[in-house]
Amino acid sequence: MANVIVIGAQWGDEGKGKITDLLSRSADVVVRPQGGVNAGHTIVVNDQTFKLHLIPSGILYPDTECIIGSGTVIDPKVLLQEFDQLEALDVSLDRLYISQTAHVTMPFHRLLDQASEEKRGEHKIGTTGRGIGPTYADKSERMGIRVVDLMNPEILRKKLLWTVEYKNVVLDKLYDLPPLDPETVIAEYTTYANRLRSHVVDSSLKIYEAIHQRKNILFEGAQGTLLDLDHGTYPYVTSSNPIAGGACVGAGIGPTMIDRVIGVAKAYTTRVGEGPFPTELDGELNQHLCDRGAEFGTTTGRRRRCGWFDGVIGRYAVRINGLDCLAITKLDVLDQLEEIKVCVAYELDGKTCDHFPGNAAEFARCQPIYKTLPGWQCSTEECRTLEDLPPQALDYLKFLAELMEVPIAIVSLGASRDQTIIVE
Ligand code: 2SA
Ligand code: MG
Repeated sequence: MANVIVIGAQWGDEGKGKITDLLSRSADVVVRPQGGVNAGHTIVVNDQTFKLHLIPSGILYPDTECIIGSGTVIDPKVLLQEFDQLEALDVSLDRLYISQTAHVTMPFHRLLDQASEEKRGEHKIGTTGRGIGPTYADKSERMGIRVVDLMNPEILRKKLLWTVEYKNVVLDKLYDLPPLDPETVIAEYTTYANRLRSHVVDSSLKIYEAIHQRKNILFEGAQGTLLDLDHGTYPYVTSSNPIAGGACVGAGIGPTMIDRVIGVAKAYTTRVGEGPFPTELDGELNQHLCDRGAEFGTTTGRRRRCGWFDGVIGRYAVRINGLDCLAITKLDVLDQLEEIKVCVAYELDGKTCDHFPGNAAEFARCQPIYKTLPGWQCSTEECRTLEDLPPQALDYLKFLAELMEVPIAIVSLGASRDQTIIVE
């Protein structure tokens, strides 16, 4: 297994949770390099369903160490709710480590995220409203509060006194919102600090040591390639770097330490929030994919926009992440369709365009050029090898692999662990 990065190859929600769960089985350490409580996956344990946003699902394996890395932003309130859920299931948190240099989401970050979205009106991003953008903005502004600050009562007080005062001006003048009381925030966050303290580590060092002990490390990306702050569909992106390169930055290790990069893509495409989406469907087909794929966000419950597989985006994800292979998820969602379309290129201002245009205005004008493939119209949910698949489904997968010029290593046909084909 060695050191593997798993990233989303589309706009998030590709089913990374299931793939990382499968790979976590052979991992000694799982690292979450970026993002915050905007991510989310649903876990089912002993028939109980619960949601994790920050803690890698690897925590459910008895010996796996989990590290919330330096590039993440941590909302301690939500993190501690996850502690409660896991402790109620008797899951030990002794193997959970939190980076001392990760940034902390404060109550004003959440307020500012939501207020700014409202104020932007038609220019809104469609964020999850979890304070992610403002937390990363403060990090870049060099006025953020890091986990290590949270752990030191004196520093926490000093930093919060002036930042709350500063943010109160913004809340009042820009958004007409009531001020926050710094003492209340200090008291609340001091309580959180006390519960988190024993988990705080130098995460970059811990990961480096694990690499030298030849442990298998899984780097679990959140969101997806097209939501990358630098390389996604800016401004309709998140505020971190979900691409493979971001995993090295967020974990604090060098790129030579990575052995393999796996991209996860749905057999079709979804997107939540605003922003262009060339293969988006409307009407019955959209409804069909949304219903069969249960396309609602884990964090906010928002309905996801659905469309055909976009091969231009797929090739872009292969390039920008240096993908070694792909995991294709939710193939079973297409089971009933008579025919299936795949976008092979775009038409842009009367010309064929094979590459994802980094220019946002151009991307918004791209029209998909489709290749239509026959559907299989039977259930694939019980298939466990490629040979079990109906020939049209196999052809569909071959077509995707040829289009993107990478092999498909894993095919997922349902939520449960055994509904998976591992391609030898
Ligand atoms: P933010 O909150 O600042 O990161 O939002 C910016 C954009 O990034 C998108 N985004 C996501 N897209 C898909 N899934 C995400 N996670 C949740 C999930 C989504 C949910 O796992 O299901 O529950 O709504 C995620 N997180 C951020 C977001 O839609 C904006 O387009
Ligand atoms: Mg998700």
